[in-house]
Amino acid sequence: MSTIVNSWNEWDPLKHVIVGRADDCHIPPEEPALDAKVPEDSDMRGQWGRRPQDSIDRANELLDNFASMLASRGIEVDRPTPIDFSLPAITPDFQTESQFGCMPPRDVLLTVGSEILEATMSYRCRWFEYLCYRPLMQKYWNEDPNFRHEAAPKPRLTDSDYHPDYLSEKIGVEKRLQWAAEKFFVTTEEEPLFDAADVLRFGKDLVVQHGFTTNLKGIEWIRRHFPDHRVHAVNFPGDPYPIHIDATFTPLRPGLILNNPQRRLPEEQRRMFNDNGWEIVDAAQPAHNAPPALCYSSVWLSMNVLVLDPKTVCVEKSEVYQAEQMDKLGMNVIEVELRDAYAFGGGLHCCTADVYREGGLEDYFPKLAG
Ligand code: DAV
Repeated sequence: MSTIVNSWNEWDPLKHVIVGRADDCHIPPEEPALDAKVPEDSDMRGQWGRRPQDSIDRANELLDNFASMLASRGIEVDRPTPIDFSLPAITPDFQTESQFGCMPPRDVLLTVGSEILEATMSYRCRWFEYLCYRPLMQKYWNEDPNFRHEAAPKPRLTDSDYHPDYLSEKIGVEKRLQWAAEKFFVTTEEEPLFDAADVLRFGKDLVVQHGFTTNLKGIEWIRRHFPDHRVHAVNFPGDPYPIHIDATFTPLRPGLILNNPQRRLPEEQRRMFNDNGWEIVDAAQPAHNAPPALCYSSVWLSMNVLVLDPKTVCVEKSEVYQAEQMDKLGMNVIEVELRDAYAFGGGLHCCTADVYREGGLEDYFPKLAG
């Protein structure tokens, strides 16, 4: 079957998707933006190198099962081609001793309509990660005459991209929360930076989180790049480690969004949703009180779900409270076991990237001007 790239939002019926792989995944060496995200009490501080093979095999087993389940529902599934992540990443501007992996395509690839945009990324160890997806991008390019393959300007990622205040080992959660409220993040405004997982697609509107991995220039770059869209910067002051919007703000269908109750959208930023009849509800509590070992992400991967259509959602199998809430909200829940793969880059939303969802470009916020 020949590919068509088309996806305008997070909920229309999914027909073609990329699912990541855990192969050769590394815990990268220290670098400024990554250190700012690793929680101060994390077991990952101070260690780096290839992850143990048995954990890679287990994560791949779960990712393969997820891919098979999607395929059994008639969804076409593609997989990336891992590069050698043990190689250092070296450019004229920086050097770091190893790379990361390709479990979370959502972080790298932003699909908007017939376009797939490779994000700048903001960690040095992830600078070359787009290479894992190039075989697929070439295939889509060959098969779909309307596919627009785009890449945002590669950033230089010199030390001037990172605030030195964040390099301290002991900042403390209180200080981090104060900085997050003041929108003082680890990345500076030296050049545009964004990860694709900071962007949510709502048809004509793109909602982008300003935080550690996406700066204001990155958001401005996205605005100029998509001149027919309205681009909205949001931030979530309750998150001491704000990277990626998809464990914080989760649209399920037109008119309904889950919001992390520890990271509520500020009042003035709610207006566009309220004025256009959207409901923002607190997400259920996670089932776990700590993330798995050697995991960057928080327990809120509970709400990192993959919507298959406006009535059907994939929820991680152990996240019983989240599943129960979905059921009450009228969603059919598909349980998917993925927790043992979380450490490789995230949950069910992170480990996927859209290629095709049915439906076209719509305006879900008609009361907004422009
Ligand atoms: O809550 O740690 C994880 C998002 C991963 N894409 C968090 C954010």
